[in-house]
Amino acid sequence: MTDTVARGRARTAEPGEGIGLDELALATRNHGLPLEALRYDVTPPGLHYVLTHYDIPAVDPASWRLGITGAVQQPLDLDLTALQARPAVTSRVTLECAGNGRARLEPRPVSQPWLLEAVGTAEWTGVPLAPLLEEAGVSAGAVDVVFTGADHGVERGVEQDYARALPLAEAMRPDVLLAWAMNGADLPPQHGAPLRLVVPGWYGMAHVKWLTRIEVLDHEFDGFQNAVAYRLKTEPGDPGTPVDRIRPRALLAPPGFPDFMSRERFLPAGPVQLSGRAWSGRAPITRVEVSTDGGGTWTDAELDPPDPAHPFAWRSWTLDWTAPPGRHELVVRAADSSGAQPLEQEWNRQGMANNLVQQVPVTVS
Ligand SMILES: Nc1nc2c(c(=O)[nH]1)N[C@H]1C(S)=C(S)[C@@H](COP(=O)(O)O)O[C@H]1N2
Ligand SMILES: [Mo]
Repeated sequence: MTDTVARGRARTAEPGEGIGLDELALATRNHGLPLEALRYDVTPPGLHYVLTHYDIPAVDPASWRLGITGAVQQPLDLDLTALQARPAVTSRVTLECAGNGRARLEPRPVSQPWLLEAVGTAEWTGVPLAPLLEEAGVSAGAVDVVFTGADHGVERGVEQDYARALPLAEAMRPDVLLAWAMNGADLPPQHGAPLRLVVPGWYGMAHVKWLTRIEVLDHEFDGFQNAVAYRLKTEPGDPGTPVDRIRPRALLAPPGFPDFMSRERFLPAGPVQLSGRAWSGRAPITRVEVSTDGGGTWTDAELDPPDPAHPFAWRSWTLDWTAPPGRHELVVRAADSSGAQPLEQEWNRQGMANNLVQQVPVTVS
């Protein structure tokens, strides 16, 4: 890894500056969940969002190996057959990119320009990480566990393999998985084949794809994706605070039908069931509210009870609405025990962990 001191800074768009070709290039590579796909409990293959910083690496599953090294008594070197011989578990997990909603921030942090669709729910099959770390014998002074992918690139001047660390206590959580399957099939290339990390509750950046190396450190990891990127900061020199767990969010599957270009929604007057999903990586969702007047008044939606089989998956909500003719602005907001989604943007330089409410204008005729 090259040094992280001579690093470039994240750029913020000038006032009125539109989305550039560089952002468009990222947006075509990294697609979102079409919001009508919120209807599926488990996102069908190909509709789950994708975010890849560099290129999808060529990894041959036959020669691929996973090393577990660093501050351990007994380093491990495993192939896929060895991992798949262990007792497997399947876990339904909602994943959201920490940059979701970035494109609507003002001023706009220039990066992958997500509107609100950087989310999906998949069933991940693999082995729990903790027993492997126990087998390797984590040293008493261990602090962080670094997960490195096979993908390589340069970011703000820093050449690197994509690598992210978790604090040891998070890496040892029983629900953290090394997954080789998604929705019952081998991982597709874009989702990290042959093996990826799954850290339920954390924003996407922690779920390292194309995993090749796990290294236990006796000090804090200072790599780019932890020390520079994925931090909440408002001033360029500010070290900021790390992005970790997913903040509460509700999304509405936009009702009616869209205009091809503007995506404006149209629907006939009368009864309509509004529906969507809500999730949080911090605490269970306690409430989903809907406003049909731009946030003036709020009505509680009916929220599905938590499903003990899927504690890390989004939950459904519905609200029956009798749509009167005219133009209306639908707004939804979720809350967990730590609070509700903000109605005003909470800006930060990288546009991270921004859970500003969704607004959906509809024309009823
Ligand atoms: N190796 C590697 N892992 C990675 C990334 C990456 O660029 N390289 N992107 C991360 C980010 S920012 C997100 S949001 C999730 C996206 O996972 P998905 O593409 O399977 O939805 O993968 C994470 N894991
Ligand atoms: Mo992300």
